[in-house]
Amino acid sequence: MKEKIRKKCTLLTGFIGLFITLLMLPNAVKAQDVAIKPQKDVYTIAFDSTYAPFEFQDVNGEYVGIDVDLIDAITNMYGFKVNKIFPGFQAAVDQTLAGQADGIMAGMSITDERKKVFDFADPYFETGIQMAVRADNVSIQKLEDLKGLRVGVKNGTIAQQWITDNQEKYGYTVKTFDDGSAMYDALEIKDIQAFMDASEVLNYAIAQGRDFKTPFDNIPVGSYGFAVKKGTHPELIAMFNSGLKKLKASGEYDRIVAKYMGGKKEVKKGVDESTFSGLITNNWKQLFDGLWKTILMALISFSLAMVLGTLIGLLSVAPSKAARIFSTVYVDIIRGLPLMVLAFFLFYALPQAFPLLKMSDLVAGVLALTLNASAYIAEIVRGGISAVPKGQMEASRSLGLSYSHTMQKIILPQAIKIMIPSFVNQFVISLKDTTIISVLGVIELLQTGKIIVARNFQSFKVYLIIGIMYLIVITALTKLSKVLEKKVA
Ligand code: ASN
Repeated sequence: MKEKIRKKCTLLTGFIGLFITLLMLPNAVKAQDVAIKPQKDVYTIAFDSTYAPFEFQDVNGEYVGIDVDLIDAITNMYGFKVNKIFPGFQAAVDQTLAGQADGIMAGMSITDERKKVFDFADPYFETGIQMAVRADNVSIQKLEDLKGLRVGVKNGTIAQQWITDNQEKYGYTVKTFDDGSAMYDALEIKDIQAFMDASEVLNYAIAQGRDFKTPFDNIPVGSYGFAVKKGTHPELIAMFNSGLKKLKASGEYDRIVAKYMGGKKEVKKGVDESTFSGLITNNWKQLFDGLWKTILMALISFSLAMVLGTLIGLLSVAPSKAARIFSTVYVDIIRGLPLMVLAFFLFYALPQAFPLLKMSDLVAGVLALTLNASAYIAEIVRGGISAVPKGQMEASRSLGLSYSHTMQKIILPQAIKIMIPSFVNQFVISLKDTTIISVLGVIELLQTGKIIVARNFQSFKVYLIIGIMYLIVITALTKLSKVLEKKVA
């Protein structure tokens, strides 16, 4: 009897032990460090675009800053290869959540709301937000003075949250910007009367020569953190936490911060970016890189659109009713969508619903431009064919020639001549439309200009140079196609 009871007791203890072990198992696994080993060849890390001193282009056109140096130092420490992209804050958030980027290092504050969709590493920088006004402003001294005025804020940021939450209380209106440099420019030209941004970023800009001041104390908002999309890449978080500890212990962290927070004005010997010649000497390489990307996007998308558009255009005059309906629906849908919406849809929306359809900003941009131009080209083709008198098709068919033969030999040669000027026109439009793709963060010519302005505040001169560059290229291409047109005629 006793023996039996003892056996039962042992069994029971065994079960309880097993139960407790099972309960603790998940914690045991969690507590164990995730191995800091790359799980893929190259990790894409997304940054803000113009957020000095955390990330910005220096006078040599290279991206530097506290965030950039920290990521470089930490990833080098553990042999992780990274591809750094700088699309801007909200775009960096979107791209990380859509899986286009593996991690985000964008001076991003750790908040409860963000913790729902991101896994954050340990905090790396304590920060606050602060209001800026022009240095010559004397009327804004307290928050109540903002009544009826227009206040700027950057999309998706914690400052935006604060500005929106307090809008009713202080009675201002809000203007939202995609990037910091546009917002800073807007204050300079008095499009807005104040804006809210991170204190360090604002004070850095003031130290660099922005004529702004801060009428109110800063509002602490916690710390910045590196993050990944919730549930992905624990190895990146483990790497960051461990690397950050080492950088702090060795004093390297303090060196990196001090390097950028000194508030010294960045100057490159012998080059004065406030003059045209200084601007060009210092930035010609970036400007030509941007121009090259613009031309490349326009050429590729226009060539593809010519093929696709001609096909759709031919369908629109085909004998088959189904083909004609298909063509009309295609043209109506694509023409009915603004190019920017199409680009956002391809780049951000599609991969969220279908992860396999993830593409780079450049591919999404080219695809959006192609689809957009193809609808207009289809219309040009349809118009050109319809302009050839109907009698010609009828006469040729009655002579016994087939539809495709008549099309090829009689109708199209005449129609193409009619279409050429419109094609040239469409190419110029496509080239100009590439500027819209800058919203995806593609560093084409316009985006290149924005980045340069973010560094040296020379909006007038930089945008004038860029305008002239577009003008030269477009005029040259138009002249070239005029020659072509004459030859064909
Ligand atoms: N500091 C901003 C935020 O956490 C992000 C940014 O502007 N880069 O909302």
